[in-house]
Amino acid sequence: MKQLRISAVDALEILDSRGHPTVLAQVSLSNGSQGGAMVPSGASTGQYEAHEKRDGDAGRYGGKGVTAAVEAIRGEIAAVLVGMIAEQEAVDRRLCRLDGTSDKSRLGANALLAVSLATARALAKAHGVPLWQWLAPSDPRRLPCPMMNVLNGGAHAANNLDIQEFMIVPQGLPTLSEAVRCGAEIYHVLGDLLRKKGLATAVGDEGGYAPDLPSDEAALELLCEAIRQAGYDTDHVRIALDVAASEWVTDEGYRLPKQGAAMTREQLSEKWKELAEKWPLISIEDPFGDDDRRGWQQLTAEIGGKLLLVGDDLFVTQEHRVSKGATEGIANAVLVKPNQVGTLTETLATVRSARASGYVPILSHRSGDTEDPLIADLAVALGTPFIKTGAPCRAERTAKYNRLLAIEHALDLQADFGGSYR
Ligand code: 2PG
Ligand code: MG
Repeated sequence: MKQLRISAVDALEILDSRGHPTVLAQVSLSNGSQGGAMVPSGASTGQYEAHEKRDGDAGRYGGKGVTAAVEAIRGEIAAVLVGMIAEQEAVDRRLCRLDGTSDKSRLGANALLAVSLATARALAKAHGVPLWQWLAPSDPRRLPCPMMNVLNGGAHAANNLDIQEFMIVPQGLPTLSEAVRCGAEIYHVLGDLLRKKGLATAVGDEGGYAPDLPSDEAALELLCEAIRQAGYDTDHVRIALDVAASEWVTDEGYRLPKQGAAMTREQLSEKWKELAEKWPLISIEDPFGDDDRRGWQQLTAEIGGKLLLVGDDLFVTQEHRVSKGATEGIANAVLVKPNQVGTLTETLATVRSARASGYVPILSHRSGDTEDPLIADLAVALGTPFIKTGAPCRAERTAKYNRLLAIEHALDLQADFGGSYR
């Protein structure tokens, strides 16, 4: 095919699933192909994430407008990209150079990522292949196992749970479609259980229920009950937690924001070990703050051989932070969120280097997300064993599961199913 060039770059301000503005970018190529992409946005954001540019004008969207990021795309970014050969790495390098800051704060990681991903979509279209196929280094034949966040707490819900996410992980099911069905069935049984107990069934930001519960263990008990009542067992359906403990860090150590209790690193560590002993956990994400390297190191040494310890705020999808973690023996899995780093090329580099260091990569949505299912394609392209993308409820979450089902269908079930990672 003749070398394709970028012929136009455009953007607009749209809404995310929380009703806050976010960026949609569109890239057109010289053969007429077009690609668009929408960027998500976090609530429990890590302090080391690439910068999300917001207008800060209190008179529009409470300061959350993204008109400056949109203008940057239509103006400066379009000016340097239009006419350029449409090659992903070169485009992403150009974007980073144009921004010129280490955290993408001048133009905004939301502006850069939208253009980077829209370029990938336009290229896939130009080559007449689906995005997952375009992005795959080799023929992908593995579909990721869903980590479905069915009980929401922390910064994602106005209830009393301090742990942000309680997820069900149907890793022992034979196919993606059966895992999705299993997750949805458990989700509905869980809803029935809550209703019978007179508890709230309103949902949090990621579509999981958000009731007040007496304790974390009560939440785990409820999940196990739902798994059993739905006709499954905890050998096949495991539980994953995202503590998001960076949200618990204060000047005086850890303090649970909702229950109010203060905890030391050692007490937290004991808590995670106890939970891992007692409950069918497959993973714990961010069990400590992103600067608590000693806590991470000790826990990894003690229970890292038994379950996944996932670095999200810890690594923020940045290669240099993952490599540093590897030399220090910190964590054994990396949460991958493209908007934490700001371009597709850097996201792929982080996954490559994470794998080379023995880390398990897990693709992830954000709590404020959109109907763009791009991370589903990316997870398939990279063959990650897991994808974390919320409850089997609310369209911005089901968009990803539905996309995976469509890819499974296109592969005619000729794909392995993730969930085993060793
Ligand atoms: C997380 C994410 C996604 P947020 O902490 O892993 O579940 O939440 O997007 O709010 O950072
Ligand atoms: Mg997290």
